[in-house]
Amino acid sequence: MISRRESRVNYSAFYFQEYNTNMKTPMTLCLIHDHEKVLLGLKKQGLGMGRFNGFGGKVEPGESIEEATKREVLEEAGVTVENIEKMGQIDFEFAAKPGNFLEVHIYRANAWKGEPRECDEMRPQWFSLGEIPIHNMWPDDSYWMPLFLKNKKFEGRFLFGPGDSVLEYTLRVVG
Ligand code: 95L
Repeated sequence: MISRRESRVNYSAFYFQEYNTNMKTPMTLCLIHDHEKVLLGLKKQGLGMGRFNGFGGKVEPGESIEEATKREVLEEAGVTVENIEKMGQIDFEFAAKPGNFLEVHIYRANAWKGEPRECDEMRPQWFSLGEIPIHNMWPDDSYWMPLFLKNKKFEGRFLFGPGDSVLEYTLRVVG
């Protein structure tokens, strides 16, 4: 026989599961923008492999979002960025993993020190503004990149389906 107490335990376990599936993972994304050109990296492994990405990754415990942005650019592109400017924030959800959000903080670096170099994860490459490889980038980039390049700040969310197709999105200019 199931006692009243046991059924309450099960009930809270249900909420625990709900809580666990509603998770946000803060991530950084930085594009180095030098007036007429943009530095992107061909992702050689992991999430986004084969696509030209900005530089970024997970924010580590105890680290601010700006610190994580600078660290990831140094790790992935080999350059130091100082003046970074927050341009946007987008929550990404994959239909295959409902309730798990990547909270991506998008920055632009207008100045950097050092020479971009390849690492295991990324192969950096400069693109002139008219030659950004938008069809070899994440599908959401076609929506927000025009805003980014016009120096407009934005926020939104994207829901990806199979093959990272955009099933739903919202995007608005802020500020
Ligand atoms: N330049 N854009 C990116 O590098 C980019 C764009 N969208 C994304 C969506 C989900 C994700 F997990 C990563 C990216 C991403 N790196």
